[in-house]
Amino acid sequence: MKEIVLATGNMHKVKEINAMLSTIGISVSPQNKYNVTEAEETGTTFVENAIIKARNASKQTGLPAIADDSGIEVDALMGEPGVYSSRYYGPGANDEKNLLKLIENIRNVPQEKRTCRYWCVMVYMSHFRSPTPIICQASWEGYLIDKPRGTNGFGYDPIFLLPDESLTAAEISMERKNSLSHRAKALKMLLEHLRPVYEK
Ligand code: ITT
Repeated sequence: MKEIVLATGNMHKVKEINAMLSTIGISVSPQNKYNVTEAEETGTTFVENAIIKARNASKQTGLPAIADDSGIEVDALMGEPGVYSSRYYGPGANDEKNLLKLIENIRNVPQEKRTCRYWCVMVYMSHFRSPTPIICQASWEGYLIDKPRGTNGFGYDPIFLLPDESLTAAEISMERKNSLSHRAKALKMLLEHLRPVYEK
């Protein structure tokens, strides 16, 4: 089987993506296995950043690459944090600081106006000069709460309330998240494109 490099330094993504891919027999290696130097995410859209990351990993390894660029879009904040989700706090940002900043910023927003969604863009590049990356984009709708709940998942999951149930994305199992999430949906679409190539 042809090897694919996963262009992310986020071990939570590696875990989620590998759990999903292993069900159909594709295995990907995280870019740190090849000591890939991370690319600077200079884009203002998820698509641009995903391509930047996939191109960078493919260039440094000579392998086909899959990249995920994702984030949370909050309607009451005009779409913020968006592509800056992992850097929302500013210098020294981490999941916990980002989450606390978002809670502060939505505290005075009434519950019915706290709509949000996760976005994920998955990109596959067969080689770093490819002019035809495969691009798949999906979202997952939710509501924000201001008291974190649950210990599963990562990032904003403890305040991301699932529609139709009173559980956060951090209170459901990884298996369940991997059947519902933005990442799961985008990856599923990508796999439909890759299946003919990798099942040969
Ligand atoms: P790479 O660029 O190395 O892939 P990253 O964490 O910096 O890792 P992104 O730039 O794509 O990745 O930012 C994703 C951020 O969006 C992530 O750090 C979380 O804050 C948020 N996010 C994305 N998907 C999420 C999920 O499933 N659950 C919780 N938060 C998520």
